[in-house]
Amino acid sequence: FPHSQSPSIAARSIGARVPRGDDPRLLTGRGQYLADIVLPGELHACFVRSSAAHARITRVSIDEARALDGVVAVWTGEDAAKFCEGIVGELEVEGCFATTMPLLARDIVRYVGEPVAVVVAESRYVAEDGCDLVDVDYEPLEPVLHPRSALEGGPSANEELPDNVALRGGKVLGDVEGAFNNAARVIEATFHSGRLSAGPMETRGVIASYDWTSRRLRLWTGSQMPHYIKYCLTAYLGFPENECEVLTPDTGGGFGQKAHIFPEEMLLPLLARELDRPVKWVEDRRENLMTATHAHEQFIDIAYAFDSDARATGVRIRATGDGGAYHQPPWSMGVEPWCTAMVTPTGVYDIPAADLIYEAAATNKTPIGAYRGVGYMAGTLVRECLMDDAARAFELSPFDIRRRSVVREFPWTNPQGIVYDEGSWLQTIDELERMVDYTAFRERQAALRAEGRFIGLGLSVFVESSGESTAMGKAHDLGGIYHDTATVKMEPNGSVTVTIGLTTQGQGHRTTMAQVVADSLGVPLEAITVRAAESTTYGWGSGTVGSRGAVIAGGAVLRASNVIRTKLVALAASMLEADPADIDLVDGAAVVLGVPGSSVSIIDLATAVYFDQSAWPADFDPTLEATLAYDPARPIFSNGGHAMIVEVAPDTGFVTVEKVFSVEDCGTVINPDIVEGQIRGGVVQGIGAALLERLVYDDSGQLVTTTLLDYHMPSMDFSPPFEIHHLETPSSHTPGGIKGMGESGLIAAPAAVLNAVNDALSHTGTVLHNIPITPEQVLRALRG
Ligand code: MCN
Ligand code: SMO
Repeated sequence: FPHSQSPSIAARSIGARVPRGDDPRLLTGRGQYLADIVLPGELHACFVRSSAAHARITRVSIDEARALDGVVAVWTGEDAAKFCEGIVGELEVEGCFATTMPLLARDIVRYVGEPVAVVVAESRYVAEDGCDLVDVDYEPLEPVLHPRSALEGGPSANEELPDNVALRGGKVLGDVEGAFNNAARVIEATFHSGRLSAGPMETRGVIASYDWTSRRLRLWTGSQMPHYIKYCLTAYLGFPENECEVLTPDTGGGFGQKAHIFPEEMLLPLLARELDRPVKWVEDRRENLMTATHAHEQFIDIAYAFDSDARATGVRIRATGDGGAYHQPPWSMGVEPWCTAMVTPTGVYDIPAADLIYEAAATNKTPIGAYRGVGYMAGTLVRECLMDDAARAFELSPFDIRRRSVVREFPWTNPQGIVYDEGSWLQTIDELERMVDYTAFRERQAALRAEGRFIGLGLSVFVESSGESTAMGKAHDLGGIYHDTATVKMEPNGSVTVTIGLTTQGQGHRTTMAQVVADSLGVPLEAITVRAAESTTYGWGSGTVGSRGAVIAGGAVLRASNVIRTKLVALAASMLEADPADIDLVDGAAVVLGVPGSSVSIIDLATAVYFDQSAWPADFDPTLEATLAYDPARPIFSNGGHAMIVEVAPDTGFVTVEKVFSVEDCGTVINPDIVEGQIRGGVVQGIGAALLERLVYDDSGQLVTTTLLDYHMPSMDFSPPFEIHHLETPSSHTPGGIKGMGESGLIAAPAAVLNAVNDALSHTGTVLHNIPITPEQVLRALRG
């Protein structure tokens, strides 16, 4: 869309700390989550899952399960394959090879937890008992468990990828040889970023209901991409798109995990149709940890060349993703190492030369998918940790080393050709230095060290792609069209219903989108209801992913609401005998600027549109409903940084985060409370990634972390005090200058934690490069 079609807004409600409208309902138990929905006559599905990492299935006995009282059906891979061969996944870039994930495994299982059979019964209890009666015989095959050795040869994890290469490629940009040959210093390391679960509070679930009379399918799912799911129902299963409805109830977190298509989501509609009863599946925590996509695991080699002024002049990176057994569409196992290698190595630094290698290896583990900060988290970790390593080598402060290389002039084009239009990259570093009071910190650190206490300061600055759009895809060399629509409708009494293409998992979109409309139409927030893709029958959305909500939904909402605004202004001008150019909509009324007392309320205007033809100007079209799309013409990048102070306990090796300092620049802030909540939540997830969370496989490919006792997620007791500072560098290309920020906390926090721990351990000579940082690693460092 041309830039001129992105209208600007006079901010009144925008920028205000409006309380989140959903919270009272959700906090008092009035939410309706997937498991709360009960359809008459519903059946319950439960999955038999592979107990082997890699094995040939020699026999599946289902007779006993079928005979159990209350069991209605048992399906195996053969039954599912009659309807669908599987879900095809790949990343549309050079060097990617596709896989097909069966809905239920046939012949071979490729990871522990892979669905092998489904039991459908009158109750969940009976379905689970039925699963226990399904007997599967496995003939073991060698499991492939390490991505880098997998790429060097040996058995294949998935025979569709005989050499285990799911993705491989790279680029050399600029004079990398020269940069490294002439370097005063080369700083390099190998990092491991551990395997994580996004771990949404509400696990996955699906309800499918097929009505044979109208031949309509209804599917409830907490998906971040309901329109994509609907598309898949047609593409994979052949349900006519206009006879499918995907509904999203309240959803307790997604964080990228719910932005995929899962085999379970494709099986339930088939079961519901064939059995002529609604079928429900709600995942338990063990299934979620075992079989919902895993995330972020990579092995990364990275090196920076520095000149004698400590300026970075070149970068080499090889990012290897531990991909799991299949590509999980639409993001695939490729997108994580792709983004790390192809997008993040330069960050906020003016580095002219880059040698970038990306690869994803198939392994016999749960497929890797998206989790907040895809590729950016690991990329920021390795870049920012090497910056701190370089600071120690050059004996500069972490702030000074970064200032040597930071980009100071915009627009800036990195070696990959990505253009950054604006940003407060240098100011972020300066602001963080001021916030932590660096000199005072070093004094306190020295004083405490003399007492045998070890505190450390870690810094991490980032630039974040936001507002995932067609232009952003292109900038990242990825295909895809990403636009959303929004509908704004005003009722005769002046109340407004806004329908957006985004679903909401806890981000507070119903509040922020209402703020945008309130400023456009001059109506109070109480008069606005926002429906967030509750049904795919309305509008179009490309998904609540890639921190695109504020920019894309905000843009679509504003464009649609400005159509209504223009109508109201025209009508007010006619009623008040004024020039439309002199009319403003504010505080519930249309007012004539410069003429005190000349006004008409929005309610009266809306009533007149519906009921009073005599008030209309000539050729007036009395439609108070508009649907428009938005897709920004340029990629939008926000930026920021975190500084953290940690203390390591010399007797236990435990790390405590004492304080977090955050700087965020997402352009115009719609709601500072919501943005700060996003920062806090994301940073705490990042602390979890850095200190607590790791999915662990044993040597036979068994996942040993299948409860929240083994997989330690941070809770409120791990949430440190925060000091948050907002910088506002508006985008000149988005409505109101808004940029997205929903992933920033997790993108940059792990690097800050690792850097802070390394700073606390600086006297030991040990530098850690793996996350999570375990107490054992810290103790080993302290004990030399
Ligand atoms: N916002 C704002 N002003 C801005 C930018 C954003 O007020 N300048 C507000 C937005 O209006 C929105 C929130 O902050 O209410 C996040 O906006 P945005 O950055 O546009 O991100 P999205 O709306 O696209 O949300 C997706 C993003 C992603 S990709 C992940 S992953 C993630 C995240 O949001 N998952 C979450 N935050 C989450 N928060 C919760 N509670 N649950 C999840 O699953
Ligand atoms: S991982 Mo967020 O859903 O882009």
